[in-house]
Amino acid sequence: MKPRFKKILSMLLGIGVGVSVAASAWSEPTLQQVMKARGLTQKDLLAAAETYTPTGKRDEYIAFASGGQQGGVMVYGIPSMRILKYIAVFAPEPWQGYGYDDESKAVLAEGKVHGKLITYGDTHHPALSETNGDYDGQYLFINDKSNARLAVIDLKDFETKQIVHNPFFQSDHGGTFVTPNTEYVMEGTQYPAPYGGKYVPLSKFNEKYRGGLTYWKFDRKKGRLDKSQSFVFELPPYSQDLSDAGKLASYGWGFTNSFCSERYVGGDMQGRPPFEAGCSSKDTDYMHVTNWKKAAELVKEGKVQKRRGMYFIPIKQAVKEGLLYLIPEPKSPHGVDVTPDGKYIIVAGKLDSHVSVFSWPKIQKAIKTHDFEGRDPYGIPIIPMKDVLHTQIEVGLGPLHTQFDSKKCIAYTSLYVDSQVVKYDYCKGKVLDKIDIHYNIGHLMTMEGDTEHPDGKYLVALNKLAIDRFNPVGPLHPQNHQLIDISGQKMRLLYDMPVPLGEPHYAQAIKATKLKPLIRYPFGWNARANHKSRWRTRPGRERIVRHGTRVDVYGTVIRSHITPEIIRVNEGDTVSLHFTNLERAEDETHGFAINGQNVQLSIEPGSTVSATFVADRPGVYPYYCTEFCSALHLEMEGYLIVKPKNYKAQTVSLKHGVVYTKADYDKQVATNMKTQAVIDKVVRYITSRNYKDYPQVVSLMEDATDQLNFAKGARKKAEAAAAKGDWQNAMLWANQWWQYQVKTADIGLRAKTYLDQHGAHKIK
Ligand code: RUQ
Ligand code: CUA
Repeated sequence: MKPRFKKILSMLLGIGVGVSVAASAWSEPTLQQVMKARGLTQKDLLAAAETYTPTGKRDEYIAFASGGQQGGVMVYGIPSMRILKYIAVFAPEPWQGYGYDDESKAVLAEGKVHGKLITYGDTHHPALSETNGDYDGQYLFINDKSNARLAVIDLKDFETKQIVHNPFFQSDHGGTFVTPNTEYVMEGTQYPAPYGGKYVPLSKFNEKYRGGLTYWKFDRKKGRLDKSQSFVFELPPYSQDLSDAGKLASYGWGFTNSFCSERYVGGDMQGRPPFEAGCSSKDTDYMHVTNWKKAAELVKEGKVQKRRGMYFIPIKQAVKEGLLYLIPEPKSPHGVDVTPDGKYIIVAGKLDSHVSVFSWPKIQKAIKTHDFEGRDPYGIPIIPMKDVLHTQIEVGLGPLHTQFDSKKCIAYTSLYVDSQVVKYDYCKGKVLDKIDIHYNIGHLMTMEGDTEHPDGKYLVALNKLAIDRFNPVGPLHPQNHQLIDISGQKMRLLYDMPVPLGEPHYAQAIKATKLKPLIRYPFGWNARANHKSRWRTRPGRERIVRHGTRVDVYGTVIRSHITPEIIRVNEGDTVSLHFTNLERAEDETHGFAINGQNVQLSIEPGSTVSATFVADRPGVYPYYCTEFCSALHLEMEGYLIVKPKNYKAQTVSLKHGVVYTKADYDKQVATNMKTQAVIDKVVRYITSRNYKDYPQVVSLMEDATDQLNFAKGARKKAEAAAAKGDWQNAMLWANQWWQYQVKTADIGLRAKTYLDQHGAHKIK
């Protein structure tokens, strides 16, 4: 056997070559020895056992956390806290090719703000889609506070499919929150501004600056937000903050709080006291209560006018129709959270040491009986706080956000100033437990914590500061997500996870079993737009098509070559590359990067990905696959040749560095025959088992068959060249035939391993 062949085959079979493990007197350390050496306590060990997830085992929950200024979403498992993915949303991300292929550039371009391409986002609140008040695992939404945008992520492939920009707002913070059947996605403003971003002097703040709340209609069938069916509540220029949608008892309603209802405008350089002084002078701000269900009916009845392509509900109309009310809430509140049964709304005020528990039945009664203490300067009725409060609980300093347990009446609130989480009974108004956090916690989340049926079990503290928790890496510290066990009476800290991304805001966690993502795309799929790509190319149909100065390359990628391998264009041509990944196997993504063109593609099995650029500089540009996809991955390469203008072609044929003889050819053919025997053996092994019960293996077999057909094609060419005595080409094609065989064997062995590991049995 050829030594190289032996090496590759043994590699495929997983047998180490030239590596021998020396026997020694070494034995595994005992648990006691490890504990001593690492200074671990019994408690540490318990926490480790509760989070450690051995290889191959999976997590019970999947968390989706905002990436903050990174502009995306982080996905990790709980309880292991292992990071699984960063989903690119508002910012380019090269690994996923996001922002580097034509398809994702189109998604990013949807989020242009007044014609400007924005390539970052300040993501805050991810929201999982819901059906009947529970997460359904289909979609994820997230907001970009800084640019008033929302994005839709499809959980079939964890890809961003849509970005929308709010045509009214200049910032958003009270989003995204979904109604119980994802009828609407809420998006509240933060900083009051003139609608549409026009110029209005600050002296007209009270009259012309506005806040607002948009209910974006979600078209579940299309998986898109539908601007034309969405509506916007005009709101006073209070700084609206967070929102939450009512559920069960409060279904059909939404709650949005606010700070700076003083409508103060700072101006430190103009000699005015700063915002923070003027914005916290009153004792209370306002919670906004909106009736989205009735608003949707008015829209349906044609009673709402359109502005900027959306339905727009002026304050006057909202008041007249009974869609909008205010309730005073303690000073500078932050979080507003509806309890799982929808009966209470818990508001936490940053500058108040209490959480205020509002009663929905009482609010409803006040609305029905017109129990108002007056109107705000914009004519909105104000419901007296004392009439609708259920209770106020002294919890500690800087309460921000609240999450719920599976146990009735149990809630957890983050205490930013105290750096603690407090557990309490909101029905009885009693504090039950506190735990220290490191440090300055913002949001917190429990498992399925925003649904009608929270799972409890774990809580993650999303902390603003890490300070001394990790090895120092310079003045910019990582963030700290802390995992806490909440299954018992006392909370127990289990794990600290450093996150080298943007500031963590909110996160949601769903049962892992509810997620059913794809393994591969349907053939020729445009994954960003979710439909077949017009540029998809079948194997053997690869071609280069020129129309004037535009050159379309219909290419394919498969282990281990890119077709075409040589692309010749002229200086100044617009080159559009389209690659279809022909693989069906799991995790066989090919990358594509080319020198100097800012193109880096991720071509997942089945997908078709395009990249268009102008070849404005003559030269030679190597391209290659950027994923180590096979033993001959490094050979997955090619050249883009950009010919200078007015270049006179000389006919020079390509010369190969080595001259081959008949003996070389015969030797190669002999190797190929032996390889075929190995392949036949593997195929016999697989087909004698119930491999059809394993979709994974069926697709591997399809891939293997493709490769084998390619091998047959190469063999024909080799034999034709040999018949003519052209030993150069005969040898090269014979080698290519062997390359296809090696790939077939590789795929076959993967299938065999899979069957062995999944307990396949023999069939008669
Ligand atoms: S935020 S730390 Cu939700 Cu944007 Cu509160
Ligand atoms: Cu394909 Cu490396």
